[in-house]
Amino acid sequence: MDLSGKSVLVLGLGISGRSSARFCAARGARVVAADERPLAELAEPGDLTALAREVEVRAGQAFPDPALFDVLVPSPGIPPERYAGRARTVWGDIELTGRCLQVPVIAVTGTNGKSTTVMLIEAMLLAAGLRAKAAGNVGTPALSLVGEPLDVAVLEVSSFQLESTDAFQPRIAVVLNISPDHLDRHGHLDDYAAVKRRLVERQRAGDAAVLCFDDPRVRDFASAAGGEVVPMSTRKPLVDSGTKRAAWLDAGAAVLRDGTQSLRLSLDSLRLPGRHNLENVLAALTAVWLLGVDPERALDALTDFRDLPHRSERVAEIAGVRFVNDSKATNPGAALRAIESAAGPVIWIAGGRDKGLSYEALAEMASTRVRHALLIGEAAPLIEQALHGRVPCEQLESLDAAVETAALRAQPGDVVLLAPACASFDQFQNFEARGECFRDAVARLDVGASA
Ligand code: UMA
Ligand code: ADP
Repeated sequence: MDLSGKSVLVLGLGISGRSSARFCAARGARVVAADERPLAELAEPGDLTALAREVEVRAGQAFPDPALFDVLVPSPGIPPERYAGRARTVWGDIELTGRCLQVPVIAVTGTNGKSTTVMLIEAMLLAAGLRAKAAGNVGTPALSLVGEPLDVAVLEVSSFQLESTDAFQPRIAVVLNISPDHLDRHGHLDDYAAVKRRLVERQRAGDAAVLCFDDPRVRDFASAAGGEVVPMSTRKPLVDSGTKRAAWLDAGAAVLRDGTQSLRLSLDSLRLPGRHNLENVLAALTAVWLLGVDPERALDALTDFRDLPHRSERVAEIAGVRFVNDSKATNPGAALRAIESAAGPVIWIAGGRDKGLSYEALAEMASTRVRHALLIGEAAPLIEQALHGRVPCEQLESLDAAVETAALRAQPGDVVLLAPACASFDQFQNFEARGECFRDAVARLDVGASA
């Protein structure tokens, strides 16, 4: 991509914006990179000083008018209302990456399970001897893949990132599930789903979309998909799906069907807990199979694959009580799956910044598995309301206090589970900091127990 003579405005100077600014400058563009926060409040000031030698950095002031630039590169956190109708060309970092990569792209979206699935895909491709790397919403900027010696690129793509795509067309798209999240930005669940659908709409012959048909909203994407539809299910065989290829789970094995031929693969080596992880594994396996990878070899990856940090993470076992950190369960759907897959009665720690989503389905699940709920943060009263009459609750002022109280309430065989169902930003910088706080609090209990 040659951007010589072009003017580019990058909005946001976080992970995505810095990478986009450097990328465009290296391709000859005149770049202005802007952030509304003052310089002193932005992370890694040394890196920004270095960036200011390559591009014009403007911090702590209103964004420049996008109409004055050829290309606008918004960071994912900047909502489209901020530039809609004023920018000539809007290319977010996923769009730029798609335009520059010369290798097949597997792109994964969905409300929950994206990061786990892209890391599984990366591990499976590596196990099969291919050079592969995951990037995107998982934390490494997507553009870092451009120029890397790769056979396959794996991108985690969020709804925020899809809003600033234009022609992005992955060879393989994977859509896991859609449940309420980010509605403060997208408005209605239908609008959120419509943004996710963009991943498959621009695909063409030769491309494929792996769609999890267990979710009716994802199943509906089939009619919009521009390439081959490959349905998958963790619940029922798709022998008669009406598609050439399909994948499903059957008695602990994955079945991959191509026409009338089926390949059955045992998932015995899987170390990940929960039905949700079976969904992620099946999606990953189907994606790499569609790319021509030997599925037997891909499954070698599972022997060593463990859940990512802050997802179903077993922190400690103290006096017969297991402590599990699922700080990444930042919406009710994810927390529901975390509770569902706990290996015993649950002492549940939840709460944080409310996202305006319903806790009803979660409360329903909690009523069958949770013995006691410890609620923290801004959302505590709302969750208590939803649990009223179903689960005994206590509100605590901090996560530390919740962990201490959990230890008092738990009996041997119980699981103390942090699965907040909320964002972390009322009390923490991000979900990682929240998970680390939980780990530290549990470590203090452990010291106390062995003292
Ligand atoms: N900013 C403004 N004005 C605004 C909003 C933001 O100036 O109105 C500035 C902020 O001051 C800040 C910068 O923009 O300096 C931050 O931009 P950003 O929020 O887009 O964050 P990045 O650091 O660039 O990280 C982004 C993704 N962030 C979001 O989607 C909010 C990261 O996903 C992603 O890992 C990273 O790009 C690399 O691709 C995070 C996330 O929370 C983990 N994603 C959501 C999720 O997973 O649920 C979608
Ligand atoms: P994402 O990147 O989409 O946020 P992660 O892989 O980081 O997804 O998982 C986040 C949380 O969502 C996990 O801790 C778990 O509680 C839940 N989760 C993981 N996979 C799924 C899935 N397939 N369906 C529903 N919930 C899931």
